[in-house]
Amino acid sequence: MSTANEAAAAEAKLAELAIANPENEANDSDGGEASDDGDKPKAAKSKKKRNKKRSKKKAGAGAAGQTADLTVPVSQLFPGNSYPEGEICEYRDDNNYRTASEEMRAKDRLGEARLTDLRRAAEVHREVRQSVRGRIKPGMDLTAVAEMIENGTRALVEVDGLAAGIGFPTGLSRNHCAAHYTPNAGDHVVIEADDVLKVDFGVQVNGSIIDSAFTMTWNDRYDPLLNAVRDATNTGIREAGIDVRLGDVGAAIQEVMESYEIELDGKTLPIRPIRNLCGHNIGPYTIHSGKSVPIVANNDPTRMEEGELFAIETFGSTGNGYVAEEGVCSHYAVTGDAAANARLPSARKLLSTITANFGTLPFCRRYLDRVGESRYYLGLKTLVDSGIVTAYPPLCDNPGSYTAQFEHTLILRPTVKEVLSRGDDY
Ligand code: HZT
Ligand code: MN
Ligand code: MN
Repeated sequence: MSTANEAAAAEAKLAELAIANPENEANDSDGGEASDDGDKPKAAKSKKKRNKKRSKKKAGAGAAGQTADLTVPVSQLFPGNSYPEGEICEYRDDNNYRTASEEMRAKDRLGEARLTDLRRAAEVHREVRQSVRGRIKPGMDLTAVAEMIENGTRALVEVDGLAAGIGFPTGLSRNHCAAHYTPNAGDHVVIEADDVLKVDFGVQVNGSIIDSAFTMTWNDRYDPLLNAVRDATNTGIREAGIDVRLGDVGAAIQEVMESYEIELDGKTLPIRPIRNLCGHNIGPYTIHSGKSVPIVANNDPTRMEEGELFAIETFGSTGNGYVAEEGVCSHYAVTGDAAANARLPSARKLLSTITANFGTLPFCRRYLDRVGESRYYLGLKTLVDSGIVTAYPPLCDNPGSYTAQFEHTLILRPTVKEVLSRGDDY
């Protein structure tokens, strides 16, 4: 056996051990992931935790039986459609009555099927990320990382056309790039030792999408950045609730994020929220529907409402705190009228392939390649130009800056807020 293979085998063994024992933190390269208050300044530290109450069966503690290389469907690990609940949070103030209200409990029961789909998708997300967190290393190319995540998702969710599968392309954005980078064919970009990598992937069951993301580093100098963004995302999650104003969520996130700073190469830098990125509503087969959740203060009086599903995500940056589109596009989705078809024959055939395989879910060029499409670029461009398909190019801050992200999906149930994708990792 070559030394490379021996190293790989040792790696796999380590990952297996980490899975067998969820308390094992040997692979927790970005340190302090579980402990929250690492380098939190005094002002932010004194803020007390409200409405944090875990359910009996802790999400994240149930992955016993999964293999290191992700082969066991979660339906097998949790028979009878009984998946772990996410983190349960009682509503505050005027809405606290909801938890015990018989009327709200009756309404809650009407949403059980959707909740089962969401919890199953969330369990897949937790098990996939627990495995890949121990296997993603500098030196790997991004395609190998994406395929590890995507093949793991397909296996654990038991991919079944549009009824279950990948929710959107695996985001693998490095350093100053914050979002929407995934390799296209022929991209041989490799992870470097000092990279800050955002891993953003989605799982869907019957159109119910879990959207959750974390940041990986292999150098502890970035810990303050990661701690700032983790804290900011958890603040947004805590602040979210029925009747809460979106602008107030943004203000709370900004305050926490900006209470941190980081020293890099002897220079102390502020950590800024990326003000033109935000969280969002998630609808059936629709990754962003309706509302946006800002990560800076604004005067938007729009409120969160009962029954809504939200991705709460925050991005922190050592740069300008503002992203622009940069580089080659990989992510796309049908957002316009798929029936108002382009006349161009090449585009028409491509659109029928897209609709059949992805519906309105986001897809990437690699996904077109794997369903057998080739030389589709002009057709794809036609669909984008005619407004049927939306392009989502990589979003990057200024070169030389570093960006981090944490994201969870939560639902505002009639009785309680449930943070579906919560795990023991983040
Ligand atoms: C778009 C395309 C995708 C949604 C947020 C996001 C990854 O920035 C309104 C608010 C996947 C997701 C999305 F392929 N975007 N979450 N996770 N990206 S967004 C957006 O376009 S639209 C935020
Ligand atoms: Mn995401
Ligand atoms: Mn999102």
